Formats: sequence, C-alpha cells, structure tokens
Amino acid sequence: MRITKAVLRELPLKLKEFFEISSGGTQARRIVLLTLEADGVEGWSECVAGESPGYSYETTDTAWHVLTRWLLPPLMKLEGDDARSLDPAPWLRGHPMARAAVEMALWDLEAKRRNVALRDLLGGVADTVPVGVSIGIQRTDEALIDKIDRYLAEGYRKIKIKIKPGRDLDMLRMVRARFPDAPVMADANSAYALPADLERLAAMDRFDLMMIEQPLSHDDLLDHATLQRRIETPVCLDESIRSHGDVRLALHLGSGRIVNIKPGRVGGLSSSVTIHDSCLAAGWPVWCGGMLESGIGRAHNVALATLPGFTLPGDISNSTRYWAEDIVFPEFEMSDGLMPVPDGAGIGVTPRRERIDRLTTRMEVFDG
Ligand code: OSB
Ligand code: MG
Repeated sequence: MRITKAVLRELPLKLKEFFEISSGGTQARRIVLLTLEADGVEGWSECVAGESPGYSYETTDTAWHVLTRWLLPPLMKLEGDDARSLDPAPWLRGHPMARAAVEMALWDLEAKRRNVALRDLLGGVADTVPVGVSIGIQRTDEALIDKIDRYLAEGYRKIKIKIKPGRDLDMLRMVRARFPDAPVMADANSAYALPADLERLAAMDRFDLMMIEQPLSHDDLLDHATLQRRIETPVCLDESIRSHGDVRLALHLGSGRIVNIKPGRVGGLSSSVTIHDSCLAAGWPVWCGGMLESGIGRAHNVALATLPGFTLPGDISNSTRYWAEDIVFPEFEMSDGLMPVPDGAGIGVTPRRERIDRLTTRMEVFDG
C-alpha cells in the first residue's frame, strides 16, 4: 500500500472555559488534524501540540513546520504492507507530537483497511473505560467547589485539580473538608523544585490524594525519585516521560509509582503500548492523559485506554465539557463515569466533514 493523499488542516476551536495550568492558560485552541488516504479509506489523527511552548517545546507552529517540511513529503513516497510500518523520517530527532500525528493516522488507516476497531488492533480489551475530569486553576475556591460538585454528580471517577505555589495547601485542605472521600488528585505541571518545596509537597500527604502529577521539572527523573522516597502520596509522571527510554529510567530510579500516558507526548500509539507493557510488568498503574483534544484525538485516547494496564480513570471527559459542538459524530458522552468505546472501524467516530471544512483556516495537501 501507498498513501495516495495527505491533508493537514488547522482549525480554531474555542474551549467553553479558559483552562489554566501552572505555566499559563488557553481558551482558543488551534486544532491540527491530519487525514491520510489509501485503498479507499481515510485515517485521521490530531496533533496535540499546544499554542505556546509551556507544556512541551512543541507548538502548533513547530508541529506544522515539521509535518509539512520533514514528515509528509517523504511519507508520500513510501510503500509497505502494513500502514503502521511507514516511518517517513526515522532519523528525525525529537518532535514527538508532530511524529505522533503521522503514526496515529496510520494506525487508524490500518484499522480501517482491515475493517477492525482501533481498540482491537491495539490489543485493547475493554468496552468502556473509566474517566475523570481535569479542572484548571480557578479564580476562587468557591468556583472550584462548584465545579467539583457538578462533576462528581455527573459521575466522573477522578477529579484532577491543577495546583501551583500559592494555590495548593489551603485550596486542597478546603477541598478535602468539603469532599472528604472524593477521588481527588493534584497536577502541578512542574511548578515545584527540590529541595525548596520538599516540605510543602510532603504536607500534601495528609490530604489522601490519589496521586500528585509531575510536581518537579519537566525534564527531571532524579529529583522525582528523591521526592517519592520522602512522601507517601504516589507520584505520577507526565511531562518527564517522552519515550520508552524515559520510562525504563523512571522504573529503575523509582521516580514515581504511576504514569500518565499521552500518545502525542511519547511519539504515538506504538510507543504508548510499549510504555504500557513495561509499566504493567513492573506493577505501575497507568492512565490516559488528555491535551484538550477534539473528538478526533479523544477517540485515539479512548481506544488506547482499553489496554489492561489502564486501571486508573483517564483525563477523558465528555465532548460537552470542552466544546459547544464537537467535530465528530457521535460526540463522546460517558455514563456513570464510564466512557463507551466506539466499535466501528478505526477510531469508530465520524469526522463531521462539512463542519471541519467550514472551520478550516489553513490547509496543505500532499498527493502520492
Ligand atoms: O498536564 O495533563 C496536563 C491540558 C493541557 C496541557 C497539559 C495537561 C492538560 C490537562 C487536560 O490536564 C486534560 C484534558 O484534556 O481533559
Ligand atoms: Mg499533567
């Protein structure tokens, strides 16, 4: 098989609410979608790079550059039996989010060529996946309480609260006082450092959090290992895990006890499965993170989260939690905290073509 056509698109999609993490915030998402055609079917993916380099060095614009200059032109010249074997630039360093966009579209394409669900091609087992919600930093404690109240009532099985210095201990104490038994965790997006913040982080042990996600530097594994030896709350790694090699090091060092797997952050689904397998073998639970994706990216995340090691609820929320209107049909909607896994071929949801075309502000087409 060969790819006969590739289409890269950018479309602005406005989040219902401003989403703030310790490094900054976003409301106007710049969604990048990739479509790959072969054998009369289309593979779809979403590039999860953010608008600013505050989570990763990759941005919408660096990913667009790497895709249009270095990945898509050579992709059109490749040939193979299995779409997943096509790697247009094995020599290319870094840029996992740009690379993942190609890899994930190839997975969807291959699943559709075989007429099987992406879940089945990945080796997933579940028909539904447990899900939670990630709440950005709120202006007031009251606003946070209201949101937690509402999301718990909707059935979410994990409440993730974004924290940063100054919006941490008092806020968590208040949340615990109001919701003594709720499944709550905190995500710091690298806002703390050792040794200065050791006491502050250790003080979070009393709040019985499910875990604290990425407390220390985005590129650190060593201090996270020191921290995990000093606190009881499980440390979950997000930014620090960009490859299977990072996970092997984290397991060796004891840099935490849990991994948040985002396929875009680790270069795609194959790498996600390998990371999952190593964590499962080592007894570290994993869960699927989110990057404020549209329904296209979410569909990939849901399929991945059906693998057996994904025992903790993912950051995979209803389409309505992000968007007034999603760009896939049907929209994602959980019930009782369980997201149903689409069972159609590939990602199993249909991109809303007319709406996508109407919203597209930039497009590049590559012919085979
Ligand atoms: O750290 O997990 C994170 C969104 C953008 C960048 C980083 C993160 C997040 C989220 C959003 O927490 C989770 C979601 O998509 O619902
Ligand atoms: Mg995170």
